Amino acid sequence: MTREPDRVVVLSGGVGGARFAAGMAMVVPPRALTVIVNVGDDFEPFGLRVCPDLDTVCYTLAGLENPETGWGRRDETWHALETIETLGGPTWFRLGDRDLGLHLERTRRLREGQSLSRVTLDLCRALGVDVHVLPATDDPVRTWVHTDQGWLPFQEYFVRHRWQPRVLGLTYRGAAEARPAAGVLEALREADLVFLAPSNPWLSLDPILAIPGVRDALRPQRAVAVSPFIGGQAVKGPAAKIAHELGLLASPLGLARYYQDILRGLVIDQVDAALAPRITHETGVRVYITDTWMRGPEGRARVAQSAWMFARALARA
Ligand code: FO1
Repeated sequence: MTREPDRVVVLSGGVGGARFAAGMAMVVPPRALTVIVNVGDDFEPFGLRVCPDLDTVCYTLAGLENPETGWGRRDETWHALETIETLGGPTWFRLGDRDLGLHLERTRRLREGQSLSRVTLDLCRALGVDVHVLPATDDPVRTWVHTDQGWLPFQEYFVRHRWQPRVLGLTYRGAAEARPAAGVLEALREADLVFLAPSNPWLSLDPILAIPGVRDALRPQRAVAVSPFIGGQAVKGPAAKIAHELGLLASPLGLARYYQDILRGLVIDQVDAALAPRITHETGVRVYITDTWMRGPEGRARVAQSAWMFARALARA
């Protein structure tokens, strides 16, 4: 009797999270994979609902993503943005023509009263994605960054100011009142394996975990995380910079401490191998050491496969 393939759930945000999710989609059957995605980066330029982390996951799973940036579409054109520039409008957040088509259609469906999770599922299916892509919540949750230049909404901090302002604090506005999207808690409770993707913990994972019920559903499961830090640096983006600014450790040891209550395992890079005994001794979190650089599709599949094998071994232990 063939056992139902492992039901796998990945919590994801940002480009690294999308690449890991795409790697996992090469390891398990798409129908066995659910990706729960951060919505704290969402915002409404030109009155359109833009959901960067949902779109980055969907485009990457569909093979449509811009391979250089990781966000937006490959083979993109920029005529709409050129017009906006000529007219003197804001162009600091670069919206390509094909990407705009998705924002227009998503906004139309949301205005018709459809939920973000329903719209996301339909748009992903339309782009040929069979993996179950779910926003963490259908309610409004927005990451705001307290910086030495005042409070900034996420995209102003991340894109307009290129994440250079010094971070003094973070808040996920609306998270306390938000409800997990339909299917999120069920997916977490019924999962055989749960992974925290190598996303920015403070900007991508915490806004998901801040939604009431999510962390409680994760605790009995205990996830396996892939460290976004290698040798004290983030692979991409401000995760290490923010860690230093908030007095946290930008290392696998720091991550294991930070997520100790929801982790059973942590995949770390061989550069950080010396930390492994201390991580397990101090936090009880088991460690798997490998090359965690995801270079291209085969790199993503290799890291995902390693994490999957490690998580299955821990689940059997
Ligand atoms: N990131 C940038 O650094 N510059 C941009 O102009 C930009 C545009 C953009 C458009 C659509 C989209 O889905 C994502 C976009 N991103 C851009 C990435 C975005 O800031 C994400 O929130 C980050 O990837 C972090 O998750």
